[in-house]
Amino acid sequence: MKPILLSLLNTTEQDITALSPYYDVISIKSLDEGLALPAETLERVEALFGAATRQVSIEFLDALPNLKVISSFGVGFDPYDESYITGRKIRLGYTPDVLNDCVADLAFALLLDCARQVSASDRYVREGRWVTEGIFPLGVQVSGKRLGIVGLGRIGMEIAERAKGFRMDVIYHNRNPRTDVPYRYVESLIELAKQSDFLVVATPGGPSNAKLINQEVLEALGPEGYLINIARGVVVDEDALVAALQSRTIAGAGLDVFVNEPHVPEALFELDNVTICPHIASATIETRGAMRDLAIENFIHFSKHGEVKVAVPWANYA
Ligand code: 8YV
Repeated sequence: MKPILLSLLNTTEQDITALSPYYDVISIKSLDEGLALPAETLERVEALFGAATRQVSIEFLDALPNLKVISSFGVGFDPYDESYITGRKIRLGYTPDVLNDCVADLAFALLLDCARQVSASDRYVREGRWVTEGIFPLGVQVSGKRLGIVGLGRIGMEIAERAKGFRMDVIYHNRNPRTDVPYRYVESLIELAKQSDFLVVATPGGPSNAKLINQEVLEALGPEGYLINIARGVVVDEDALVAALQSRTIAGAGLDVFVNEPHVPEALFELDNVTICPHIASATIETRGAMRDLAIENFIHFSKHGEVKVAVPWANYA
């Protein structure tokens, strides 16, 4: 009898064909649905297909006594508890790098949209206001401005690369300066915000970065500054952000991520100085295809070699 792979994602025929030499695949819609499976089924589960945006509780993992490998669809691994996973030596694979271009593209789409008011002006035309109210209010120029990146990792580097085409001055803040980049390091996040026209958040999520972008950082960004978040909702103090947008403490924001997805603070719907996307940074046919291939490959690699192809940094036991 083959072991079971429990999938929290919709699996395609193609996925099942690729996995079928190694596993019997069972898809579930929720952790509760999984917990309701018969004990003998849960005992046969050796693999879990998860996602970067699906929280996986310890209670759920405890119900899978023979779980050996998780492959998570996405680059963020904040749903997984490090000490629990490493304590059980569960292999944890993920899908970094293949999404860098698309996430950086969307960061720039949001940045351009905030500055040049593409979405807001589209609404203006559709609502007939071009006819009734006349000329649309002026936006701000992007080319030649200064871009502050919070978290200059692999995605941050792709955002910086795109900024070159707009002749932007790129500065960044990380826990430690990098010695391999041509961009200016700013030791304090407040100072980075003060110096930036556009502040892009590209850090990992998780408790250590929770509310990193707080009221003080937003005040430092100031009434001419824009915040772009393609990282995780929790990295920004959402209440402070809503207040800053309402009071025009900052000029505007472009947001792809929220604390309680798919719920977005309704106060944002009233505001014209925010562009809201439903967590789509990696959502292109090409990138999602590459993520899926790598996620499946992680399982196959594990079945053949006992290690996933690409492990999250703290779950690399090889
Ligand atoms: C999700 C993401 O994977 O990669 C990440 O960390 O947040 C996204 O790419 C995607 O929304 C599917 O869950």
